[in-house]
Amino acid sequence: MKLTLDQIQAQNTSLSADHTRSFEFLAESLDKKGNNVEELISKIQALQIAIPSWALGTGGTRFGRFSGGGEPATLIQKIQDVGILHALNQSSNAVSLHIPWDIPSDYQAIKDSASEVGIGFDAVNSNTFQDQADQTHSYKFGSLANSDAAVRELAVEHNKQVIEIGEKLGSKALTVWLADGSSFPGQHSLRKALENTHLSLQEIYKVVPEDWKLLIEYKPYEPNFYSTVIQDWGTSFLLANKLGKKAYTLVDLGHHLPNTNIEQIVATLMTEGKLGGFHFNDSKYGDDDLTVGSVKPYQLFLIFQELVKGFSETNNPPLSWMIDASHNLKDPMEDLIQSVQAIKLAYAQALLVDSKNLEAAQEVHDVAAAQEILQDAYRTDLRPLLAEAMRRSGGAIDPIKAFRSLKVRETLIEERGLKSIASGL
Ligand code: PSV
Ligand code: MN
Ligand code: MN
Repeated sequence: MKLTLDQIQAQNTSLSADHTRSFEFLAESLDKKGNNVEELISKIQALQIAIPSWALGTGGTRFGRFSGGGEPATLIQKIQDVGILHALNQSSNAVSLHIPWDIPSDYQAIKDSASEVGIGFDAVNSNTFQDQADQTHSYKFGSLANSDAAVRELAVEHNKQVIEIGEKLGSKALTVWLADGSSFPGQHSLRKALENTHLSLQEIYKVVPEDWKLLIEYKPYEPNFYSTVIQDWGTSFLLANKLGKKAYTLVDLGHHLPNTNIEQIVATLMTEGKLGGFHFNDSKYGDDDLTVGSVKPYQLFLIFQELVKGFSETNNPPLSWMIDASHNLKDPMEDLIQSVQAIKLAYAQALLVDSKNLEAAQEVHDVAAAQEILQDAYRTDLRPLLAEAMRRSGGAIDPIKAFRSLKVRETLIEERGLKSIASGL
């Protein structure tokens, strides 16, 4: 299935009068406050968020999985689904592959199917947290951190292969997330595990192409519950610094202990020029992988506030933007549409912050005024602005509504059946 511009524009027709009214009302009030509406729109249009291939099917939990039907079973089908999302919101022009779940058999066919729907390939992700069939050594007790040199070598080799695959597709980054750690005190040497990880990453780093980034993800726990080698931003940052200029820290919003101040982490990493990218999701407890903005939209706004400031005040390079979510209840594609909307809305709200007056309030320690300025931006309903940005790019005014009226899921079920299964988390 593929959506055309005509189909989407036809969907917009019935919403057009109401939308124009609310957009014009909002544009006028934004303008009166001194905002450049056209500039806001083009910034919102430009933000593209990559879709992870593993989020296009139902993830499930370790207790069960309830398939929604019509899920993509092949890489080409996953690409087609991202194409549908991109047609609807014009905001997801890339897919992020996970190897070996997504090993391309025919590169030309994969590239052709992607360019047919106008998408490219974002960061490639390696997988050393699962053993593959006929694997010579097991990752049960770790991969890059393992005390056994043969296991480390296998994991390094895998990462090198992932880079080769990414190069053939036009990716520009490798994301490494390691499950390595221990579940019991005394299980392994904390210092040796870190040192082994560093040495293994050094081997991988040597073959990272000059115009690529090595993105190092961190996470405090799970699947190991006593220690994780790369447990926090500090450890990731330390490794990225030791490795060199191609290595950066990747922030996955769900990879923090409750109440961690993520916006402060963003500020610190940007100051050091070492923020490499994001995995967006939301959570209440841990790595819940819920829809972006569904639980803590204000935190998301505060993170974007730091990002927007960081872009203008630091030399941090452009970021890799990606969603990393898992869907148990919702239609994965609807969930992804909601996530992209939430990210763009938070970005738009952050662009609205009156940074001059905020700085002035900070200088004189006017705490109440600072809060007013932030919340004035956060509480402005910018949804019509977002809809206008998408409409002008050729997307839907209301992508979820269009997804439903165009019967996307029903058509995919017809094409692929009720029981198709996507590989992935
Ligand atoms: C596991 O926690 C995880 O969700 C990480 O966030 C990775 O980015 C993802 O899996 C894919 O490897
Ligand atoms: Mn992640
Ligand atoms: Mn995760």
